[in-house]
Parts: sequence; C-alpha cells; structure tokens
Amino acid sequence: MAAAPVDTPERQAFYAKIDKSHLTPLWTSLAALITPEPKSPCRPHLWRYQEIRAAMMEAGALITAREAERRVLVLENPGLRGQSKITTSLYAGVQMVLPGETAPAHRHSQSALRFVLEGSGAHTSVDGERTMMEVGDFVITPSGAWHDHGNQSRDPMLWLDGLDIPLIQFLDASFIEHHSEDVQKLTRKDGDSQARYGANMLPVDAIAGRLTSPIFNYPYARSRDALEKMRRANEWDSCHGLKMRYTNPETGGHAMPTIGAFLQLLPKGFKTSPYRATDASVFTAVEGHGRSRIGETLVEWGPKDIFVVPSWQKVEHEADEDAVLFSFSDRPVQEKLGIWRQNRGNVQNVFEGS
Ligand code: GTQ
Repeated sequence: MAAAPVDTPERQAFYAKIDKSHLTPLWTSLAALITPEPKSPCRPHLWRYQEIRAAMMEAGALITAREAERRVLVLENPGLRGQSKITTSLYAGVQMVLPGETAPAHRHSQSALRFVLEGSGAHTSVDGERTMMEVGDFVITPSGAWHDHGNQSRDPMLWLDGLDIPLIQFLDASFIEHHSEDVQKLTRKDGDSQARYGANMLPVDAIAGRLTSPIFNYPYARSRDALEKMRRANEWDSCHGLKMRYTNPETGGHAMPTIGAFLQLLPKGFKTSPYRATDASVFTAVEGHGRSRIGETLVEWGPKDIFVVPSWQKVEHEADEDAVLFSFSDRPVQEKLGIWRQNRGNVQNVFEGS
C-alpha cells in the first residue's frame, strides 16, 4: 500500500488556503477512504433480552404506545452511539405493545421487519390485512405500506424491529405520512395473502415486478417445521448449519429489497467453520444456548438475546443444544450493487471474492 505523502509547511499552507474554497486534497485521506478491506466503526455486541425487557417495562409505565407513536428502545451499536444504528446501514429496536394499546397507522419510505420475541395474539395490519403474531413469526412491512399494531391479548407483546432507516437517511429519501385514523380499515380477510401466495401457487396473472413479498407473515411454526424436516436428509453446511432465506414468492428473491432475513438451525454440539461476509448481520436466538466468536469478541447467547456481527469480521457459532438463529442484513442491497462478498472457512480474501 502506498504510504501517505508527508506534510510540508508549503503543503499545509496550501491546504489551509484552499480550505476556504471548500476544497481539500485527496492524497491525505485516500488510504482511509478506499481501504484494502472493510473497516467499520460497527462493533460486535450482545444485548441480553432480560435487560431490554426490564427497561421496556419501565418505559411501559412512562409512555403509551399512542403517545410514543412507536414505543421502542433502540439498540445502538457501541461504535455508532447517537446515530440510532445497529450496523452502518440498519436500525434495530425492541417494540412493546401492551394489552389494549394501539400503535397508530402510518406509512413511510423505510422497509420494516418484525421478529416476535414474546407474547401471543397481538396483531399488525399491513395495507388492509391483519395478521396475528406469535413468537418467532417473521413479519414485514413494505416501503409505503400503511401499518398499525394492536394488542387485544392479555399479555404484553414484544418484538424486534429491523428497519433500513440509516440507508434511507444516507440517500435522503425519507417520507412519512400519518393516517387520519389510528387503526386502518381492514379490506381483506385474515390469512388472505397466505392463501393467495403461500401455497406454492400464484394468482394466474401475477407479475413478478413487486420489490417486496406479498406474504407479510412467515409463521415460525412453518419455517421451523421446514428446518426440522430437512435436518436428517440434508448435509450440514460447515459455515451455517442449515440456513434458509425468507423469499418473495413472486421472484424467488429476498422478501424485501433492502433487508434480507434468514433462519438457521445449528444442531447440538455443532461448531461452524469461520465465515465472514460484507453484510453486517443482526442475530437473535429463538431456541437454544450457545456462543459465537466474532473477531476477538466472544458472545454467549440464549433465547431472545440479540447480537451483531459487523461487516467482514470472522464469525464462528457453537450450539450447546439444538439452536435456531434468526438474522437479518443489507445483503440484498449489496447483491444488487454487485459488491457483496464472502469468505468461507479459512479461505483468505481474494479480490474475486466468494
Ligand atoms: O413499527 O412502524 O422500530 O415506524 C421504528 C419506526 C418501528 C413501526 C420502529 C417505525 C416502526
């Protein structure tokens, strides 16, 4: 790598002079701008669910879902404090809706996912259809879709929110609109999108043009069952165990254009080979206990704990018992731009990538 040119009094005087014209030399910052490999301020970190939950219960006594609009505690990466980011491109938070509460209808440019952590039978409505949510369900809200959340069950409901807020902020493309009613009108029966798109069939004239999946709840029972059925017949991937991607049935692509989501099974005693990829990932355990080495950091996880693996840091997972991990990342964005890369095992980085 070329060394940065040295500073001389003449050069410094020149930099100071052109600074007034909003000009700056490239040669003093080139090495920091175009790095030989990803260098992120994003750090590995784990949040214990019990700690988040305790804080959330306190928040529940301080503010209603209606007043807050969304009663969420944001998971801020320790390397990115004050920016509402869990990775450089993605936002994550834990949201709580208490029995009887409504989080009022709005729509925005940002795409959102929910992964249910606790509770049963609260609902979210997306573009005129309601879905009941259970632990482990993966629920999406496309860019521009009206959505409101409600809880008519007896227990608090908590879920992990993942949004592309930092990405949309970076692009200066954010819009939000508030509905005239707190609760949008339902125009479709519960289960309608599942019936039309979730049976390995499509409406006859379906056009594969939509960027977001028309299915907006991927129930845990079905995803888990798929992993269970595959476990004996399929070979374990040395880096991932058994890992599946949530898809848009119209295209076979990711469920959303900006956020990819995954569910993986790690059998008891399984230790994955080192793996790294350019998409930083947010993980939460659904079942089981284990640990992950992320670069130099070791995190011990159990159900509902949330942890983050920064871009290009080597990760190895180990499960003490059969474990299921949910994860999400900006992989669809990087794939579309042709910049996504991975290294499997101890293969060294080569420019050709994967
Ligand atoms: O549920 O619509 O965590 O708009 C952040 C922004 C959740 C939501 C968040 C949101 C939502």
